Amino acid sequence: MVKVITYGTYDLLHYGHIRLLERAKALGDYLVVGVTADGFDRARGKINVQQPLMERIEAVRATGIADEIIVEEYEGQKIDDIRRLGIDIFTVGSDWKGHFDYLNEYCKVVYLDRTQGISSSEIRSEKREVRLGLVGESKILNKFANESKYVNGVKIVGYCSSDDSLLSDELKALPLRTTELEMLLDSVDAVYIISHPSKHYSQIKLALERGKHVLCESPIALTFQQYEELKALAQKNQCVLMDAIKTAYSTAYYRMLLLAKSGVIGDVVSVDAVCTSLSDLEAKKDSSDWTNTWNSICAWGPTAMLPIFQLLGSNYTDKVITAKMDKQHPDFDLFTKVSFIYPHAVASLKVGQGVKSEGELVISGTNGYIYVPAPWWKTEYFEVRHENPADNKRYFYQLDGEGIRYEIVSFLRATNEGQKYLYISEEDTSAIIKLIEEFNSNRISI
Ligand code: C2G
Repeated sequence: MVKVITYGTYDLLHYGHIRLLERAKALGDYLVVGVTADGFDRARGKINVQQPLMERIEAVRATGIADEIIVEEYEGQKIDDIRRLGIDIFTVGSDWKGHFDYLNEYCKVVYLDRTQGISSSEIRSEKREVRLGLVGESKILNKFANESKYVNGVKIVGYCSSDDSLLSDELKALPLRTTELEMLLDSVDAVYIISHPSKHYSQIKLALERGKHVLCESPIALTFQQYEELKALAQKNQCVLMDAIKTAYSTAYYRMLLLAKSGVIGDVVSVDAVCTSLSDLEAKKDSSDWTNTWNSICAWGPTAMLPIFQLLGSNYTDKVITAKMDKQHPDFDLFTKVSFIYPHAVASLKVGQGVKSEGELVISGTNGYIYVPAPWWKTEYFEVRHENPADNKRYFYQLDGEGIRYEIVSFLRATNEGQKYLYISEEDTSAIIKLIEEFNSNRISI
């Protein structure tokens, strides 16, 4: 019996896939198909996969061509499988020609002609492409635009900015560049907003009133009342209103949360997050105009609050907000510390645009702790540490583009399929806004 194996994502199964499977089967008597796991696809840069693993396995099974289906979960697994299953022939489409020659050491390698004119990414992009408008003055818009190129089904068509001096030449070459948000909204399906927080409420309201989906850097409003109003408007107009905190979309951060919640360090007793960066103020040191510069509690607060609220919830019984304000700009905190007290835990955050500290995240538990080194908010690595160092575990998850491309994929899914906020809940968003509202009305100055 000649055993053949082939591997693939098999997302949105189409006749190109089926032809490959048929010809693979014809190479021998028994065909094993390895379907790639979600995490493995993400790790190898395939971030647009629409169907979860089980749906893709079921689609392959339904063809009746495969004699056995396995899951491909890690780099190098093919060698294990070929040896374990006694494979005689490995085959894959000609788009991979040369890539798997190393498998000749273990079995015969055959590249089959790829079927022209169809691909999963084309099928994905055929779904109505979302026309996206950018709103704001930040240089992060350049990074965001670059990251959007990795995402099927989205096209940046223009921007609205009161000062585009920090924007790239590529963005400045877009056909639609305006200072009037209404003009931009007439030509887009959705907007990404990273203007100053003081503008978020009015800009989001305008977009939602026109039935446009909104992805907005946190805080998306400065008062709870404003957020409640925007949430109701989004619901009424069946629009997505999503918080953009890229950390939430980092694989390492997300898996760290799952581990902490699984009890691997026992009961979580303390969450301590630090986020500081002097770069924004260094760029402004010769300017008295800090109009578009975000203060510390807005620039870093949402990110630092995320692990606190996602691990301990938002029902803290008390908090103390202490801030060092800038002398020339009384609304601008150079440094803020917030201490939270919960019924069975404590938490703290320290954020600073004008003070430098160690940007780490430490989650303390009754059976160990999780240590995420600086810059934890875009980490690829964390450790689970115990009393006996021999029990320590280290985790690494590649993060391409600081999480922004995954954030865009999630936003698109929400606009296409209405998938509700898998990574940032409305409760998280509300808690962030409430804390910032408190900061503006009730803080201790040092
Ligand atoms: N394929 C094809 N013709 C197409 C599209 C895909 O012959 N029009 C083949 C691919 O060459 C591959 C299989 O169908 O052999 C599955 O394609 P994908 O689901 O795109 O998966 P891919 O990432 O290409 O899988 O490690 C090997 C990879 O997993 C191969």
